[in-house]
Amino acid sequence: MTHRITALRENLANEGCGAFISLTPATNQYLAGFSGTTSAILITPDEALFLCDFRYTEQAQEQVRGYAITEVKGKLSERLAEAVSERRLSAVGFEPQYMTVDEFRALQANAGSVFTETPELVSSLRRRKDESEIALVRAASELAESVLVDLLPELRPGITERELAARFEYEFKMRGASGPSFDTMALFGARSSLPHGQPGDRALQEGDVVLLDFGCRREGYCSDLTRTYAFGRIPGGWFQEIHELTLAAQRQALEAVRPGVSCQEVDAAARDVISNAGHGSHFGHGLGHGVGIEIHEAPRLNPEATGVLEAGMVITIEPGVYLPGQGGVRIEDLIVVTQDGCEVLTRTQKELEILAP
Ligand SMILES: [Mn+2]
Repeated sequence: MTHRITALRENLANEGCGAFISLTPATNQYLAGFSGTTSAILITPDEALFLCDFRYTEQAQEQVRGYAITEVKGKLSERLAEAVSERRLSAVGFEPQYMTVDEFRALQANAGSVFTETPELVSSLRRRKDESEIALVRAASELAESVLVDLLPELRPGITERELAARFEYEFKMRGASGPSFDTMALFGARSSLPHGQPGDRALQEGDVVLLDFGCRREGYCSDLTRTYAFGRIPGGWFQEIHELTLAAQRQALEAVRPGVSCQEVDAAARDVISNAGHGSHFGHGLGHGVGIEIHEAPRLNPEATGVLEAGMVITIEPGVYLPGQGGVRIEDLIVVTQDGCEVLTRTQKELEILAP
C-alpha cells in the first residue's frame, strides 16, 4: 500500500496539511491493507504509523505494509491524539463524514485544535479504482451473480421474502464471500414499490413482482445488482410498461457514460426518459453510486451531484419506477468507466423474464 501512502502525501501537500489521521475501517483498509474493525493511522510527510490493540497485532503484522505498527492500550483516539501531540503537528486532516463526535472530542482534548476537515483527501483517490481493485469488484460481482443463477430456478410459491434473502446470504458465504455487502432485498408483489424495503413474511404467489437487490463482499470489495421479475405470469399491463420504461432509461444512462461527462448528466439521461413517460414522481432516488470498499461511496449520480466521471470509476446505474400499493421495478448494473465508455460487469439478463413457478 506504499503507493497509496505516496498519493495521499501528494494530496496532503496540495491541501497544505501537515498530516492525516484516520480511525475509519474503510479508510484504513484502503491506505494500510488492514481488514480489521479497530485501528488508527497517522501519516505525516515522513512517517506512517499504524496503531491497534492486542486483538489485532498479529493480524496487522500479516496485512499492513509500509507502516510502523504499534500495539496500544486504552482508548485508540487518545493514543492517536498523543502521537499527533508528540510530533507537534499542525493542520492534521481527518474525514468528518466518518468521525464520531466522541472521537473528535477525545482528539481535541488530547492534542488541541490542530485538526482540519479534509473530506476529499482519501475519497478523491478511492473513487478511481486501480486494476487490482477492479478485479476484486468483478470477482465479487461474479460470485453474487452465480448465486442468482442457481436460486432463480428454485423459486416456488410459498417461499417468503425473508427465506429467499437468507438463501442468498448463506450461498454468498458458502462460495467464499465474507457476507452480503448490504442486507439482501427480496420483495414480492406490491412490496416491490418500496425502494429500500426489508424482506418480511410475505409468501410468493403466482403473478407477483419479484424484486431482488443484492451483493456480496469478497476480499474487502463489494458488488451490487438489482433485477425485477414476474413470477408465473405478468402482474398486469402496468408492470410490463414500467419494466420497459426502466430498462429504456437504464440503457440511455449507460449510453451516456464516458470520462468527462458530469454525474448530473448521466442521471438526467435516465431521468428524462422516465419523466417524459409521466413517471418522474415515481423515480425519487439517485441514479447510482460508486462501489468499492464500501457499498455506497463516491461518486454519487443524482440531480444535485457535482463532479464528472473518470476512467477507473466503478459505479451502479439503477433507475427505478415505483407505483405505491401496486409494485415497482428497478434494474441495476455494476459498471466500470473505461477510456471510451463503460464496461458492464453484470451479466444477468435484464429484459423482462417470467420465472416459471
Ligand atoms: Mn446500488
